Amino acid sequence: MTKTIRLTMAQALTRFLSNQMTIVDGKKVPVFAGVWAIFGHGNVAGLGEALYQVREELPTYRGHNEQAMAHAAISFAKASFRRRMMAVTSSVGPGATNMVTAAALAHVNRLPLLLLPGDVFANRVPDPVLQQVESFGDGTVSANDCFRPVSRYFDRITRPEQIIPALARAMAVLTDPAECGPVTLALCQDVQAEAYDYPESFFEERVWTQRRPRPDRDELAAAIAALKSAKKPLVIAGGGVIYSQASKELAEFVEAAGIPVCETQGGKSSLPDMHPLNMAAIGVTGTSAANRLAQEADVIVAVGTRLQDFTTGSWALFQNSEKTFIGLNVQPFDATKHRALPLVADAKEGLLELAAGLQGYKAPASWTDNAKSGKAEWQRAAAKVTGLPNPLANAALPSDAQVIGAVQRAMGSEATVLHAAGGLPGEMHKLWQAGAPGSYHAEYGFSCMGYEIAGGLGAKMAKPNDEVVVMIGDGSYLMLNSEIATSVMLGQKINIVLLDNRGYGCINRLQMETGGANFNNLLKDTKHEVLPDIDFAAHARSLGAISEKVASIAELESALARAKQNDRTTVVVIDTDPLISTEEGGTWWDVAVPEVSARPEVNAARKDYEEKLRLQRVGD
Ligand SMILES: Cc1ncc(C[n+]2csc(CCOP(=O)(O)OP(=O)(O)O)c2C)c(N)n1
Ligand SMILES: [Mg+2]
Repeated sequence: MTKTIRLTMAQALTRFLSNQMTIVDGKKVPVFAGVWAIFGHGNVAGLGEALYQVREELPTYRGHNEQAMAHAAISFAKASFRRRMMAVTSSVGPGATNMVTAAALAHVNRLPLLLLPGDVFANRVPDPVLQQVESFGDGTVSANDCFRPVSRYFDRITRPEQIIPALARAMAVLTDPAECGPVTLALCQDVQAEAYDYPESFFEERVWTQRRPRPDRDELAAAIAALKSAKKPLVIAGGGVIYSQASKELAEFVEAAGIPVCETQGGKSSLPDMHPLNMAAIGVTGTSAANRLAQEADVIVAVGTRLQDFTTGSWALFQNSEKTFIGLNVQPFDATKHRALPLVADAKEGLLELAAGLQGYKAPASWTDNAKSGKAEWQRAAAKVTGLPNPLANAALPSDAQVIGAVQRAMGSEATVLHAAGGLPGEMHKLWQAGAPGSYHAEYGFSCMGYEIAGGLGAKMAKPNDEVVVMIGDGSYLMLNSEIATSVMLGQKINIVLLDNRGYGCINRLQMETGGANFNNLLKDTKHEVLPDIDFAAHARSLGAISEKVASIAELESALARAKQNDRTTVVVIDTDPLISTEEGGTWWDVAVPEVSARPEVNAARKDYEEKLRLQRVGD
């Protein structure tokens, strides 16, 4: 007879989660490093009590905002190369919908995240329960239905035994390299507390290993044939290279064939910046070295990338009409984009087999040498913008690029740098000299303001021995900073560099580029009675951080040297110029300019826009 154990659904869930294991660096560790929780009536009695029972093996962490807790969980998974993850639970209603943005972020970035929002009573007796969104035409709808389009798997648990197949499906999604993304299990409040006789076997320890699909023979043969004929081959390294931990295989593949590599935001740090074949950033925020090659390339191996518009310059970057893409990707959805020859496989396995099949092939020396000289030229240009400000230049405030140079000098390439939105992602993509794989942590799939600080906390929890440096603008800081207090509370020290340009600098620049009037982006251009003068250092201090404001790049470097020695989260604030960004490198980005306007600046921008549209290649 099957041995059973009588538990509530919530107890079964937490017991199951704490028995899921994986292997990291040869050591068995739990898949779930913890559960972030803010309790309300929708989860405190059921799931809350169940979490208390497993608090040693599955720790519960309390944050200050559900979205931020989910950001921390997502960042933890990213910094763990998707091997480990966290869950997040909220009450019904606003706590749940606060997590929808984070679910979308995890979905875009293909990162595992287990969301456990409470849900309305399955028995419907108390309806409408506090915070219930009542749908007039559909009795089965609750606020949690918002998660459906942004979940890879969604389920609502209306009976305790449903958790058995739901968790099986959840684990299948969360641990699969191709399907991986957010899973939402909406837990009806009454059902969390309901008991069932669960089979004991359900709670047996399970060890999940990383699945590495190998290429299909025909797809591999087609990819090799295409590459063998290449005169101007190029590799685009995306986040898939990092998650597959395929840097060594990538280096061996490109070194043997003399193929230059460029990196997406997600793929930056696939190769160290100093690798001679690494042209670094590609696309809208790319280096001149990478973009020059992209314009001419004939065979482009796109490894583990979604080929988003920042990578392809909205499909105006690749100008060779004879080009062929090879989509080496674990996910067929991505592998077949833009008429690519699909090579559906894990990046590591795919690169190994491509390398084996290509033996003897070498890209023309002129192409490889051209790449190397382009890189040297770029490095000279980058050194100029990241160097110390020229004391004779008389610029009132430093640029973002100069701040990046200072952070690089003070923290070194070994630190993990993290950023997400604003002017920083573009500047960082171009200018940061990345070290080890994963040391460059950009959330630029969703580019979600407010990811940074909670993300820094999650990354630190995944990499306790690393210095984590969060680079953040004033706008993003004001949107979501509460997890500074959590980082202090948990003793998870992060370094935060806050660039205060008094507004949404990058959008203001974009507005000007598209002919717009300076309007509603920089604080000075907004409707206001009083221009805010925010003391960010005092704000951060009030949350428990060590903080200081610095007045120059030299002061920033010494403040960061002090920050390194601190054992508590440290915030260093510096005023920056909102108007300057690095002109070198980059390529066009499609931002639609109005066809009709009374303003001549818009009409001029539209004319320019229409010319640029002609460069877009669709389907050739
Ligand atoms: C949640 C969210 N809202 C709006 C945007 C659009 N957006 C992108 S960058 C930006 C301004 C960011 O300001 P700040 O953090 O100060 O950086 P800066 O542009 O000044 O460098 C805005 C509004 C976004 N990416 N995310
Ligand atoms: Mg700003």
